[in-house]
Amino acid sequence: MKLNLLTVLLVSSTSTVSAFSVSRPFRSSTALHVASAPQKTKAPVFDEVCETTGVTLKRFMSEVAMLNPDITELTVLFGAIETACKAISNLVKRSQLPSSETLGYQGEVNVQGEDQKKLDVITNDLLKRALRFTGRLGVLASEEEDVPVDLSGANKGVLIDEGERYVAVFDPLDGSSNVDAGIPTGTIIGIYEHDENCAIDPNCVDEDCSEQEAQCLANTLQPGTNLVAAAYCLYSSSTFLVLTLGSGTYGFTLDENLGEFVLSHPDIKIPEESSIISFNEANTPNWDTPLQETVAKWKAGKGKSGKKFSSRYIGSMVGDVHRTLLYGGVFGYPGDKKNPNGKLRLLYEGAPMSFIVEQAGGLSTTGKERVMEISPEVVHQRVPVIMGSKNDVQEVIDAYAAAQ
Ligand code: FBP
Repeated sequence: MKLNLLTVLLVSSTSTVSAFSVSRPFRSSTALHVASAPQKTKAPVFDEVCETTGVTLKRFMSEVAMLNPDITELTVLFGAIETACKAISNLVKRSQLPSSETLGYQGEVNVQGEDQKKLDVITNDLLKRALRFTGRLGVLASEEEDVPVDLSGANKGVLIDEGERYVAVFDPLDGSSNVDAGIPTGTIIGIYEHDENCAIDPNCVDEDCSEQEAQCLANTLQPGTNLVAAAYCLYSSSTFLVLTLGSGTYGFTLDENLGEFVLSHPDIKIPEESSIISFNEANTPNWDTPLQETVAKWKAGKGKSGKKFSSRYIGSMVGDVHRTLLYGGVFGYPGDKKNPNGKLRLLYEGAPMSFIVEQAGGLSTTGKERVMEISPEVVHQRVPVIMGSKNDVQEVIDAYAAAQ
């Protein structure tokens, strides 16, 4: 077997090769076989970098496409994601200016009963269009859309054209409850392959249509293990875009002068152990006992590491996960007596962020199972999430197991 520098690097850096190179049939609540697990991508190595520009996201993606021709279309999607995130970054930054008139509520309620912010609606529309214009998407699901959306314009709920290869799921403005106060917010995106068998015959009638539409709906209801890519964009002191294509996690910072995202955090590795917890601790009394006891030990410095943990919580998942990736820690929105499935949505919050954290060497669990392996039953399904530094999250998993 001819090994070049790149292959050598890949095998050594990612100990989770097995997890992503095994082909796994996909199960969905409607027991429809859809897509198998994605193949492993080769990550680029940059042995020459221009001092002025650094490695831009565009260069990164074109090198990925050269090394992995079969995902060239995916890199096209990232062009649209990059543009949309830059536009949203500007919108969020300018939103505090009286002239912007983008703060406050839209006066509508989304399917989850949440009052939509004006920026929820604006950013949802912006991202939907940017992705649609690539012609690479068949169907998308968003926090701000009641049902998955067909992108070929005919308003029939779910309609797929043969040519469209991917499915996108996203939360256009995560943490939007904080946006009016200028607190960090973010965009979360997950990309799946879609099932070519899912082509609706435009001449279909009644049940036949609904059967075919159900087939296509299943395309969005895939477990995280089928993700081919995930990314978040954080709108904070800087604008960060962090992504994985299944071979490590990479962070880019927006250089406002260049107008380009520049590679600033290559191959992020989350510290395996930490001393930071990040939960809405107002819910602590309603948490499961294993989690309550583990967090209490951490606060007293009586956990496995013996470290006395401190607390950090922004209340925007993207902000809290970004800090956790770089500093280590355990972020979560666990289930509790009031909300057994917590608050975060599996499809466009839990799964994509778990993929990014796992590819950085962390873990993501409900306490009882790996978030990435859960098959969504419905688009806006919620899931308990506890993610972060491997040794600390493992301590929570062990506590739940011991309580079984
Ligand atoms: P949305 O803003 O996209 O609905 O996301 C939910 C969220 O804001 C997360 O970003 C955050 O982690 C959590 O809810 C905060 O919830 P709470 O205010 O209950 O602590």
